[in-house]
Amino acid sequence: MTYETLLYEQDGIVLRITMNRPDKLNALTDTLLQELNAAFEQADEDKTVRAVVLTGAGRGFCAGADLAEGVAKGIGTGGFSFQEHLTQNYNPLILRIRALQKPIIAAINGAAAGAGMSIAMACDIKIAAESASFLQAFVKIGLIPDSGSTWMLPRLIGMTRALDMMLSGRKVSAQEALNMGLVTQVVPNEQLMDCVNQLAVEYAAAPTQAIAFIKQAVNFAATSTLEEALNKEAELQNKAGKTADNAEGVNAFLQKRPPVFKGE
Ligand code: LHQ
Repeated sequence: MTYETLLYEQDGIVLRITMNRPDKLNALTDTLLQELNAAFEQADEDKTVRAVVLTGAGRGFCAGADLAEGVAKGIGTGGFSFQEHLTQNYNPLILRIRALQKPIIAAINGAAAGAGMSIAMACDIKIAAESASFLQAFVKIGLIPDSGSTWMLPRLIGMTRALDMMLSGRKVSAQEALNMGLVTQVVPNEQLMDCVNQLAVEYAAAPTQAIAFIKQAVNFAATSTLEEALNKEAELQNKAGKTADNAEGVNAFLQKRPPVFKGE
């Protein structure tokens, strides 16, 4: 598969996906959305990929929907079907990222605005460069948060802070994002990719199936009762308990040596 608007680069068992429209801060065109959907599908199916990094080329992470392309397609005329566009392009992407059966780390190198922020928030681990920023920009153009922001943001930072960001559309710095629990870690700009690459190598060496089950259980628990969550944990623990990596983890512990997980 070849891509026009993103880079798909595998180094050993780590895959890096780079949104690659730097002049437009990696704003999402139809092509980029289709390619992101295809790239995540490819990454999910490829058993040799055991950790994924998502980042943006140039000085931005992702500025959300490409508004120039959007206007050319009828945004602002009242005749554009946001419902169809979101349902076909954005929603599957967010669901794919959440359901990806391996860890995904967002390396947030610059502005993450609108749906670009939603994409960053959907990733499991969020490492931001000091110069990164976060904007629920939707309201600035008379739209509502989409691509999962209404679901994700209150869960990550609480309703009060989420509504502050959503209703104002104000720019939140990396440091404020860290204080709010929106990101995992903030690092100096020049250290971002080294830090993320090192983390990705560590996550890629983890018991990949257990990681997939953890994500599945947490996704499920977000909309379930305690009793349902307990049942789901029991079901998935049963599956984890049948993996070779579980046997390896237990044996390594008893033999007082580091485990060697194979993702099996
Ligand atoms: C852009 C964009 C952009 C095109 C920067 N589009 N060119 C879903 C479904 C369907 C449709 C509608 O929406 C959605 C969900 C959404 O995502 S809605 C929200 C869309 N995004 C925004 O409203 C954010 C717009 N961008 C900005 O507010 C600023 O660019 C930020 C704050 C992100 C960065 O500001 P600066 O660092 O000052 O950069 P800049 O504004 O100068 O942008 C650099 C270039 O990128 C510039 O192009 P140019 O050719 O003039 O150098 C911008 O026009 C272009 N660009 N965002 N979303």
